[in-house]
Amino acid sequence: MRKCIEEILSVCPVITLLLDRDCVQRSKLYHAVLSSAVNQLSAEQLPLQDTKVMAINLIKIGVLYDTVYNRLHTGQWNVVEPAEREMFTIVTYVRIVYTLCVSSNEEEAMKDGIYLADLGLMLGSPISTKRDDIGIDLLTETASILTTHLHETNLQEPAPKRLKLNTHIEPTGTPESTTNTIAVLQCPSLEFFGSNCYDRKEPAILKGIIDDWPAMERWHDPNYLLTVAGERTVPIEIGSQYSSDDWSQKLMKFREFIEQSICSEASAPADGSEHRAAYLAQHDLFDQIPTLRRDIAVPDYIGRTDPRPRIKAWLGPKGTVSPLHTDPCHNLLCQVFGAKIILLARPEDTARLYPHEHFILNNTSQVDARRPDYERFPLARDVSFHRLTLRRGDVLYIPPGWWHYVESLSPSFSVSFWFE
Ligand SMILES: O=C(O)CCC(=O)C(=O)O
Repeated sequence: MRKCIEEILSVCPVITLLLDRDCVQRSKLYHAVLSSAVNQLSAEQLPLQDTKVMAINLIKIGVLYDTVYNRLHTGQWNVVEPAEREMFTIVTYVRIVYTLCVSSNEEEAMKDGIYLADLGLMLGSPISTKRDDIGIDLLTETASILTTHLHETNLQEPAPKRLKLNTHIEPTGTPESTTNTIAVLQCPSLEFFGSNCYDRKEPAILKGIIDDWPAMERWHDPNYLLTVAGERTVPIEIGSQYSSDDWSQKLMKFREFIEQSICSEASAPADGSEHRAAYLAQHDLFDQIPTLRRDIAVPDYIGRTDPRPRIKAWLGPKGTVSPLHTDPCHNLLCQVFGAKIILLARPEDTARLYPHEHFILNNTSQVDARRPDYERFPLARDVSFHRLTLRRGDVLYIPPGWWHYVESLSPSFSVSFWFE
């Protein structure tokens, strides 16, 4: 445990510098509690510390943590002051170190630390520090160190039951009024992609461009995912689709999500009735877990126009549905394992697709693309959808403004790159 604490402290080599930040200085209470805690955390002093003093400091830090947490949850999220979010990151980091110092159960303390770090990553704001002259994020790095140490601790215990993934795809019927005229391109040159797809805003299926990602070999093994991310907390969408009334979100351990939703055969009802799929959708998983980020690479087509694409993870069982919607940016949707059925419609069809009126959903159609109700939405008869199945290793280019409906045919992991 000592080594783990030292490594975490080395993420912020001069911990007292945290006290100089505006978010700490602006409140006497924040400064007083933090400085008494932080001043005792220099690595040389740690083993000499009086455990009673450490335990009292942990209680004080816990109270400070609750105070900042409550402030973040007062009023609307978009009016929360950035300084409070930064303060939450700092108090989370200090609380993690104290939790590790004081606890008598190493494994539980590391798990608690990972949970705190994930909550801090979701609610706080990033704080960049430097180690060996490389910029790192305080809580991202702390969570990675804890994950590695927890894994080493667990290696001494009997190996857990190995999980298997069933990505078998059952044949599907083709819905009426669909055509597939989407171009299939084998490793197109950057120039060809630029002038024929990007500039003309024409979708295409690209093949052979992600075959060398380590993710292609690694991610379909659930045991690998559990090793690098099992203990992490992630937001999971629950419900038939995000535009439905039954939709909600909850925080879950990645391990539980994999065991209960991805590897469980019971994830989708066999009778085809509507089910409440659990979906890790549109999540910044790769900022949260850099080990997974290293398993993928930004396709070259993107760097031409955008050095900083937004990378999102989409992991779910068979039967997840993203209803027909548009996005304002270009997208490369990359299929790492499993398959998805995708229906596409042109931006010119917008009026025939009856977007929701409320501004929160006005990029989403009221029409169920797979079973359109022509009585309610008669103009939808004139929309010719392009229908395709995206399979392992395929990449779909979706131009801005194009309508897309996505439904998984098996457990599936996709990565999307949104870019300008
Ligand atoms: O894969 C999905 O469920 C939806 C993907 C999507 O809508 C996107 O990448 O913009």
